[in-house]
Amino acid sequence: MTGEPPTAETVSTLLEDRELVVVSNRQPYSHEYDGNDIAVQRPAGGLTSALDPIVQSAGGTWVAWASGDADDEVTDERGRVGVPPESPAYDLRRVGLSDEQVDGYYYGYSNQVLWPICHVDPAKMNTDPDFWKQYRSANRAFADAVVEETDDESLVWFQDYHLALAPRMVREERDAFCMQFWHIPWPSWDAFQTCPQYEELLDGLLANDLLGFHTHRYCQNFLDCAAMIPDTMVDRATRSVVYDGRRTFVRSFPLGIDADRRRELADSEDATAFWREFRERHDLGETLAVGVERLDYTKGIPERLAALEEFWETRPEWRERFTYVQKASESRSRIPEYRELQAEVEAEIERLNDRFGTDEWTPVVYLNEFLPPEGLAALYREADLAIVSPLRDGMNLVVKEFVASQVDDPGVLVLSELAGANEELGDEAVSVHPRDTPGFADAIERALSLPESERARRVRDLEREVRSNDVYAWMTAQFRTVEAIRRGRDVAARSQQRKRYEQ
Ligand code: GDG
Repeated sequence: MTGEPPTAETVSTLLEDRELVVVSNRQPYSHEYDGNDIAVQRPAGGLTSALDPIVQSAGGTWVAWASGDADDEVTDERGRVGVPPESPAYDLRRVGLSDEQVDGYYYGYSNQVLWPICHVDPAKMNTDPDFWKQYRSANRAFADAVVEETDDESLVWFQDYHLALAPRMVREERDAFCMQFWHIPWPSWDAFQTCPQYEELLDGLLANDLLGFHTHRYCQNFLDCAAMIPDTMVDRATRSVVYDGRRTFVRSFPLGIDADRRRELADSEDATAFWREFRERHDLGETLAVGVERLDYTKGIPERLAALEEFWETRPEWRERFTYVQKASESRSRIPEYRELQAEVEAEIERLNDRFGTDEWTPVVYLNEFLPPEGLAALYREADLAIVSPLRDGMNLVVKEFVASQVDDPGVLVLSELAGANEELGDEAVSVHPRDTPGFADAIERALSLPESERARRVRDLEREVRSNDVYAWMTAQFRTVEAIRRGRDVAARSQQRKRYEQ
């Protein structure tokens, strides 16, 4: 089942009528003051907007941090509000966190300990003890809300690295089926061990019945880490870990996008209008490359700019012909490394533009405003190349969005071998190592010289992959795995019973 949001029947068959409870840091809808009025902010993109139609079909509850300043005004005494507001299909259960908790749990432990470790950059780790304290207390707040919203028959689906401890806390109270999807890489044991709380984190995660990652490699890394702590039994044949009397299955489920929706956007009049205006406003060359990301040190933006400098330096024939558009949104700017990165990227772009730019041509166009989806689609559609060169990335959805937006002249994907997306799409991309500056510049040239027939063939193959592994296929694969695990348990329980009877 791919291509469109699942129907309520499909989801409820997959769930075997169990109540679904999704748990994530970000909420799908927030309420904000707009003067004296209260406005609803919709899912802005990413995972919350992808999961929203699924939870709408399934019904149930979504537990998330109450991040809006007017959130409390609309909830009942238990912190719940029906959403979408115009025709409620499920309950949003909001979890209130203090400023201190948000600082320590979100900006602290999640993004200054887990994020750098999982992206194998432990030098960026900040082990302020208060971060861990707040991470534990925020996970407790999420777990308490989940316990209130569930019974032993529920299916609890945790999202991401903000909630590594909550499954254990829920498990202490509930025998519900717990599963978690980890959206960022899982590192090797050597990297993971640099985290002082490695044992507590694994203890939390191993309270899940099913743990999902984007790639096989992350699953292997996780099993290797689990094997290193006391009292675990790692079963490589079934890719599972037995710990504390339960078995956790570890599986890869590469996340996809709503490919049809992206294609529609790329084909839209709005995209064309955006492009017309954009082209007039900027001094572009005839050939265009695009990069789209949050300003994050894992995305490899300075390394990419170095490769572009090498490219223009060693291939002067491409000057005044080839423009690179960097779409970079400000992110986590309360953390010093992120502010420093932003300053570095802006200074480097200015330097490159001073060095190579002319009155008619800007080598690097920098966009730091949030673009409407059709604006992004226009850039993807019109770009000859997408350059996606993270130093490490769980999956990278920009890759898939670019592929799904090739409704016109087929573009080429230049892709880092260190992105999770490389496992599925690497064969039809031009591969780069983000830190190999001369090799990276060569790859850009190679990508630009591919003949049209070859570009079209690659896009066709990439598109097939992206469409068949879209976000709905991702969800279905996980619910089918839940079903298989539960069937396996029923069979095992029945056979135990039979053995007891026969004795
Ligand atoms: C984490 C993992 C994993 C960006 N600028 C605009 C805009 N975006 C959208 C893109 C894309 C999303 O943001 C970024 O998603 P990524 O997957 O590339 O990266 P992370 O934010 O780091 O996400 C990552 C992901 O979780 C999912 O599991 O793939 O590896 O790090 O969808 O389109 N959207 C709009 N305007 C912008 O200016 N409309």
